Amino acid sequence: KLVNVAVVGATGAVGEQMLEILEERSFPVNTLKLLSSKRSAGKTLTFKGEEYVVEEATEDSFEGIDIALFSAGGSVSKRFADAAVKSGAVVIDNTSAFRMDENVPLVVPEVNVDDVSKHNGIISNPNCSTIQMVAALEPLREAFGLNRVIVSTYQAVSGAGVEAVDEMNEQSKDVLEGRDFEAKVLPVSSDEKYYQIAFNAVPQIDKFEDNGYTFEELKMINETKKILHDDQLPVAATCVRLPVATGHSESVYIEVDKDGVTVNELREQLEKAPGITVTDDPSNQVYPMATDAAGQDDIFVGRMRKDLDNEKGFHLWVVADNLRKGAALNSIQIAESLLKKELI
Ligand code: 11C
Repeated sequence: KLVNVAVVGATGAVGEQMLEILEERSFPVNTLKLLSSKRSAGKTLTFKGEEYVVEEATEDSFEGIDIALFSAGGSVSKRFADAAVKSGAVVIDNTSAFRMDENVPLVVPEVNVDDVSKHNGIISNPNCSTIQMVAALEPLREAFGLNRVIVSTYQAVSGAGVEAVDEMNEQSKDVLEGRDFEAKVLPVSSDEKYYQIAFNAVPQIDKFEDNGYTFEELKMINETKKILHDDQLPVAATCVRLPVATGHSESVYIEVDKDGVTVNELREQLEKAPGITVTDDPSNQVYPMATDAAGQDDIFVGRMRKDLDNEKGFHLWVVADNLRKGAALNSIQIAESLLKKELI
């Protein structure tokens, strides 16, 4: 079946990846419509060697569209998702707008693909740092049970968009060449203060909530419980931005339920898990790094070791391309699963 696809936010960091991945995976596109805010409308983008003019998204943009891939920020999704659904499209939304809505499935295909069947027009794509973690956790949860998750992230700047990457690059030159500069984008463009990202580590991603956690941390906590269908699972997160362009890294501590689990058993589970590559050979200094994960589809897991004090505790280092598996690829895999299940 050929599908009429709309990409909302086509000119953004994730939108660009969506076009690349639709092409790479030979997604059965019949017609393609590229939509954006008024500001970016009129730009041209290339898909399969053809040029497309980006149009301003309006409520009438979705006539005849089967799948609408949204990645233009929560406010755009809230404004246009209903119109797209009313026009008959299934919305795959890569923003936090509807993720915790109980009528909206939140899907990582390797983990909970069957949830797509429960959609009422909208399916949410989880936050990038959540996706790579739950995909690594699910095979372990299935085999050994999971009693606790504590994660600290080392997140790439591209998660905050193209402007944030530009800011990091310019600032790095300014710092090295001794020029004055003013931070204007990071850590959060809509917050009040801005800090240097070049040569720094900033423990704020998204705004703070009243409980002292950032929204990014709460996304990791709440989305993980929803995707794994386990409201009682204790999850704690600390999210940090590093001056890395692409590739989120995560130090994940887990406690399993089963007694006597070995690191080798953990490795075996992950080696056979879909979408995971185990890169773990400390004796040869082999471990996952953002520079190797960038541009790749898989989630890389290494530094696997048992906690020295807790017999059921294990540490993992999980790395993935935040724009691909963390966003565009996962959205397109959701679309593929809709086709496979004949839900389109
Ligand atoms: C970041 N994780 O790295 C964010 C980007 O909720 O989809 C993705 C935000 C989201 O800044």
